Amino acid sequence: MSLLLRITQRVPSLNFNHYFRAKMSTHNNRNERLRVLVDMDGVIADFEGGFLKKYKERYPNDPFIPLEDRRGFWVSSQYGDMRSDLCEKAISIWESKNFFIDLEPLPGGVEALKEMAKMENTDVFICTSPIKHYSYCPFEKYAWIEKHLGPEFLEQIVLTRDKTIVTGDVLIDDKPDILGVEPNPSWEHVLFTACHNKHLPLESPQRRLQSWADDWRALLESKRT
Ligand code: UMP
Ligand code: MG
Repeated sequence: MSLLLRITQRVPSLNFNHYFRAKMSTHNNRNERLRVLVDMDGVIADFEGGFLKKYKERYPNDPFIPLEDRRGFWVSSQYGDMRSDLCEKAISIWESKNFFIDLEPLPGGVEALKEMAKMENTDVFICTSPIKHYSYCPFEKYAWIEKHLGPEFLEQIVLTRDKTIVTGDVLIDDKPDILGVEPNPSWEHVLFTACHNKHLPLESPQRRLQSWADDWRALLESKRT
């Protein structure tokens, strides 16, 4: 018996079928179809605007941060820095029933995703991190997507607290630092401009999408091989 045959019998992962299937799927994903991952909060759903509106309604006598003064991804940290009890008050807003379903769509996002999904050789997924207080958020994210994008988009949802393990060509996301267990994610992170990140200088070669009025079609084209 040849040495190679003996090795493949003992180590099932060295089976040749596995090898060729892996090669084929790499070819399909990378060379033929473009996989676009789009974040939800701060990219297609107005998390910051929805937060501020409900915070002011619930805590009318407490100080608030106007959107133009927002700095840093974590709303709760900036509120906590202003006054320590405001961190918990901020969190209470997005942990409440109907917070996520009531978010307004950001201008042009729904239209862009619908157009993107119809493009040839393009797969679009909504890649979004739920909060750990799970009573309402995951359900309401699904309901929001069905309501604004239609039931066919329910097939396109990736709910994860770690986006680095998701494969794709591009991730459009407003969070400046997207970290997780995978040190080399497959996607290029394109920073979607939001009130909390608009002042940040980009580290070359990172790119921004300023809004959905920006040229997202050119961005997608630049990713096709
Ligand atoms: N979020 C917090 N704390 C904050 C701001 C946001 O927990 O101060 C949560 C709410 C959203 C999530 O569900 O983070 C944002 O997820 P992505 O947009 O990064 O997927
Ligand atoms: Mg976001």
